[in-house]
Amino acid sequence: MNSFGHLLRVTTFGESHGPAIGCVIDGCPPGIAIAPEDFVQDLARRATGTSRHTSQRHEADAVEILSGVYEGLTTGTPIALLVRNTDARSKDYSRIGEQFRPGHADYTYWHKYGIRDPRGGGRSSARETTMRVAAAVIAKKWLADRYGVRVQGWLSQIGDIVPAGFDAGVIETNPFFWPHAPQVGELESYMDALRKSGDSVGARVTVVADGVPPGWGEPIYGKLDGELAAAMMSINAVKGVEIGAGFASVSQKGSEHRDEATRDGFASNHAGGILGGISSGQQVLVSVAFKPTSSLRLPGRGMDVHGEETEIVTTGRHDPCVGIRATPICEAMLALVLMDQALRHRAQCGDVGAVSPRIPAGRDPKR
Ligand code: EPS
Repeated sequence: MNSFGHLLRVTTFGESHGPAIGCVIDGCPPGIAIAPEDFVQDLARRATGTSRHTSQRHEADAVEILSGVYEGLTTGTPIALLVRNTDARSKDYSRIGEQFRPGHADYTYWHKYGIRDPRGGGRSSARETTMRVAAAVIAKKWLADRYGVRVQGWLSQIGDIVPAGFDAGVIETNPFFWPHAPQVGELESYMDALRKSGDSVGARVTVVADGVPPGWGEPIYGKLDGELAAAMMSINAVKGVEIGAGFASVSQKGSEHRDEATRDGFASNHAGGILGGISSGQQVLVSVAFKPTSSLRLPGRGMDVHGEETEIVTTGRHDPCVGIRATPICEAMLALVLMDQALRHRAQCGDVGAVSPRIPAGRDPKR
């Protein structure tokens, strides 16, 4: 499947080294103001080549709106977006076509389809995420205009390094989306040493949505948290997803985990803003684990398509930590799932209206 969502349905297509990548967004309400410039900021936040700590492929990432927008407004018909690939260097992959990189989807794509496009990893490339970010520009805009919902993410761990403080105001001021400015120098040195060593490292991204009203999400099989987990897991390189306290819930007592409610708001947010699969009105909180990238200069043992053991060395312009660019991608998936759930809630329960009491969002978890 290359589509997700129910009432808002997004399909992406294209390979990393094909002529273009694109998406079709179906079910988008009419009347949303959208122009090609709206995509620039978020696509630049995700792009390669914006610092020395990411892949040095330089893509234009210019979005062409092919359909679904007339005189600057969405028309309710399918919105097709296209981004042409302009800086693919397929000769970097001439050997990989006959080899399976250890820890890479090369091997599983080969077994599934019996054929693969090895150039740039084809669709298993991080390049595919461009179109999710583009689609979510529309979702973010709709959520903000219609409901005042704001989505924001940051990098919450690289290797063993965690933020020593939190200031939302600095996230966009450094190439890591790191929320504690005094550590940026340490991260630069860490990444420089890692890149020189030829190795890679994993990372954690945290994303939140503020202003989500209570009621979004469907029991039982359309739970908001279930769909968020699936959406995050659909990002290439993701290995884990936590909602709220996540796996820390295992060692908590009920008296600690439950989010007590007062007239002034919830006293904590271990639930991550979701109870029974439905938003509670608290901040929706998701964190996502990215594996270390598997395209390494360091030689590793692997197999080739002829069944021979071989030494694998990956050349090319790879990310030593793909998580560094993943903040806008996780924001995108959160926004797209929320918009789909909002439309579904409106369709079924639009007549219910506001129900009392409404507990204020209250305290967010410690970061
Ligand atoms: C990627 C490898 C690199 C990255 C690419 C993801 O591509 P190439 O080997 O073709 O230079 O640049 O990321 C993007 C192009 C992008 O826009 O995110 C990989 O192996 O996943």
